[in-house]
Amino acid sequence: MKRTGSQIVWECLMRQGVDTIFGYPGGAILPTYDAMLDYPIHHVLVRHEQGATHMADGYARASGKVGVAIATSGPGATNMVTGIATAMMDSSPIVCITGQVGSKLIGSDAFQETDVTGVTLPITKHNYLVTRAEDLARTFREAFYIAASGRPGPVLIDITKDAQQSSCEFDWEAAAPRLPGYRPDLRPLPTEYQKALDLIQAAKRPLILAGHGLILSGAMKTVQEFAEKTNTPVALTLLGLGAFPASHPLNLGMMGMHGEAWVNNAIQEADLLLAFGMRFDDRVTGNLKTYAVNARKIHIEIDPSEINKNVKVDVALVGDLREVLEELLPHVLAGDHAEWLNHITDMKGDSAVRDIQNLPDSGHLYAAHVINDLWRITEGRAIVVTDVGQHQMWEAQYYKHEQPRSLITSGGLGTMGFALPAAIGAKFARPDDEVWVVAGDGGFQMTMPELATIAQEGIKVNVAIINNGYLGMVRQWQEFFYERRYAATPLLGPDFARLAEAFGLKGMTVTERSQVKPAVDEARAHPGTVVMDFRVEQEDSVFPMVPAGADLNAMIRRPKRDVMAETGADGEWELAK
Ligand SMILES: Cc1cc2nc3c(=O)[nH]c(=O)nc-3n(C[C@H](O)[C@H](O)[C@H](O)COP(=O)(O)OP(=O)(O)OC[C@H]3O[C@@H](n4cnc5c(N)ncnc54)[C@H](O)[C@@H]3O)c2cc1C
Ligand SMILES: Cc1ncc(C[n+]2csc(CCOP(=O)(O)OP(=O)(O)O)c2C)c(N)n1
Ligand SMILES: [Mg+2]
Repeated sequence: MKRTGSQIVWECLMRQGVDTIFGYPGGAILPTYDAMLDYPIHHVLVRHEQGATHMADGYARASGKVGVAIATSGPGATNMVTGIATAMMDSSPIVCITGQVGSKLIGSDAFQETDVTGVTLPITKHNYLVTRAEDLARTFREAFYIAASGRPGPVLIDITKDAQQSSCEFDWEAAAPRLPGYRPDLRPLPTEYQKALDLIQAAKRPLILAGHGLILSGAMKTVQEFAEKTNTPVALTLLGLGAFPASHPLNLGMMGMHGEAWVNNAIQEADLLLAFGMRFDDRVTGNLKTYAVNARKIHIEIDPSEINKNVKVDVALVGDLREVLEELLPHVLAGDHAEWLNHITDMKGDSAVRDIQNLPDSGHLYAAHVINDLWRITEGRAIVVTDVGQHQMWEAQYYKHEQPRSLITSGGLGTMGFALPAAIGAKFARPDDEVWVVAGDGGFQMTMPELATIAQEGIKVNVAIINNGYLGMVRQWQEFFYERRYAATPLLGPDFARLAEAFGLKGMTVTERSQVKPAVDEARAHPGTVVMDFRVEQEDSVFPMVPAGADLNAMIRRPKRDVMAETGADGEWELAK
């Protein structure tokens, strides 16, 4: 059947199972927008194209499906760059469609012409410039396949205006992807399995490092079986949270810069690290020279370029985590590491005493309180989408995730402004789930115009702004490493509750701990979106903290006597080995 290029775009999206698309129109993509009216795909009009990409990303992370964003050429396309880079760093499958000037105008500095395939080359898994309608069907099929297979990632399709307008025969079947050079289905060598089994059998102090790859490969159950059979404790990366139930007795908690002290200490003492679908980010390892020097290392990882990139490993099993573990599991002998597990429990030592949750109630509102209360009230069942900064780390520490895809956060790029739009995407992916944004007062101000998108779509997303009046995480670094010289971190914000009202949404302000529960209850019961402004302690810090580049066990700890607000003391922090 004959179709215009624009129609082919929608025919392909329909066949890929796309139900929602996030975008913003303009001249070079107008033919495709015009054709859209004839197809039953829901288009969400965003307020900034960065928002569209984060929404597509949030949709993908919440559902496991490919998220789709669309924009015009030039500024529309360049506004997408941050969202594409965010998805690339965290291996999130999205497809971004951009209009491009007519093929005959390319290279002439035509109106709103930007070489967006050039711009996004290093931040996409793959990208395309399509200049003929005939190439569209094949391109779309390839793009979705590449985005979702192997190590997922963003793919961009730039379509010239004439390719959208001209007509050709549309044959979906004939356009099946043929990509002989693309190998997402690598399998480990049989000899590597045996080496891995030998190391597992010999280990006295093994530790699983569970990452985002568990969720991407759907290996949650298999990893749990592995951990239980071998009695191996599990530490999680930020992006792995939820992949292994927080309440499971073998779950130790988060590793890394703001991980639990006993987790980092256990990593340094382990004799075997089983790295499952994680990439040894510098936030996870600290100083590479002193990282887990006592441990042999097994890395199960789908992307061969991650092997020996940061940490040299003894055995590499390159392939899909679930498939590899299913192969390995029957050959693994049941284990009992009681001594090691008891030792880790002992290492928890005085951590509880240092936990702000266990300090006497000073009447002040701490972010940790807000997030911990939120966890209790929602019974840990909400999808929480965080922004970037201190609140992000407190969320990781105090909201206990039991389910995969229940924490959506920008880890690798650390993109402020991510939370609100990503939460909108998550809500479209899982409309029946309760979605909470946990954002800082800084990051929220970066993408808050998307409140208008929420209002226009009539969706319910609960927003908790952890308002400390600072670019808090940067302020913390200034406190610790720049002699408290607070350059450009004190931050003025609007009255967020009144701002919400200006968008036709409900706004609330919370200043005391006793108000948290009733306010959250009220927000949950409200049918529409509620923006909650939690005015928290301004100069609290996230503990523990491994200073950038320091040894993983050289953590700055929250002082035991730290009742900062109560005593007015400085809360001198201490370096604990
Ligand atoms: C302010 C801030 C502080 C942070 N502090 C911490 C911290 O304290 N601790 C921490 O952990 N992180 C922290 N992070 C996040 C950190 O930067 C990284 O994003 C995170 O550690 C990456 O986790 P990951 O390796 O599990 O996930 P990713 O970066 O998503 O990597 C996933 C890996 O799994 C592989 N993979 C994908 N699919 C499969 C499959 N099917 N089978 C096998 N392998 C697969 C991928 O190839 C990739 O190598 C922080 C971020 C910010 C912004
Ligand atoms: C787009 C972007 N710009 C700058 C940064 C650097 N940065 C990291 S955390 C942070 C402060 C965040 O402040 P806020 O949103 O108020 O959260 P808080 O740390 O106070 O919880 C900044 C500026 C970033 N991560 N992203
Ligand atoms: Mg702040």
